[in-house]
Amino acid sequence: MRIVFIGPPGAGKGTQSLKVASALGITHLSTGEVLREANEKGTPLGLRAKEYLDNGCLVPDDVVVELVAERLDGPDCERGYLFDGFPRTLPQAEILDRLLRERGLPLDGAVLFEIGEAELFRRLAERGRSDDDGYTIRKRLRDYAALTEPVAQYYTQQQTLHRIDAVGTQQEVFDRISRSLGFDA
Ligand code: B4P
Repeated sequence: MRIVFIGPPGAGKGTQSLKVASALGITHLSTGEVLREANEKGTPLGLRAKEYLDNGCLVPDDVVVELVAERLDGPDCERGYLFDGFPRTLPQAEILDRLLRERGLPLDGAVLFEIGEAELFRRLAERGRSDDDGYTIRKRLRDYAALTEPVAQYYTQQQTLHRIDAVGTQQEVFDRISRSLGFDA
């Protein structure tokens, strides 16, 4: 099974994707996590990503796509994968489609986390990561509206979008996702 999770920063994509990937026995791939790890290790990819991550900006598409393309053919991806936070722009969605087409694989579902701004600010203030200050959050939300919301429209047109109410306990949100994707929790 191949699934993507999209939603604004702090919507709970990372939290839920770990649970869903584990329930489905597929690999969890978080572009945010890979970029942060590369940054901490000081690899060439990390050094390129650092200024974007620190300022709450999206990392350029070519960097993210290179990272994703490398991972798709890993042995741990044979049973399927869940992309957490990818695609975040229309070009990324189109490239993912092409990568899947080349491998003769369909995308089984795109899950959109729906949540209001006040709850996002509350969650991110509590999480307190280095890119979770008020100014950076506002910038990330603007980027989300401009660059990532079109990705949700793209998947609506492809009839693969599952809209999920992301407000509630972690278990409630997980139950909504499992019902919508049609697997037993
Ligand atoms: P990500 O790592 O994807 O993180 P995020 O969007 O900020 O948060 P997420 O939605 O995963 O929320 P979480 O579960 O942590 O991105 C970070 C950065 O990486 C981006 O800004 C960008 O710079 C870069 N990046 C990543 N992918 C990219 C791409 N494809 N292209 C370009 N750049 C890219 O939850 C947040 C908090 O809420 C947590 O503290 C959690 O405990 C809490 N929470 C979760 N569920 C809850 C619930 N139901 N109730 C209450 N609290 C809850």
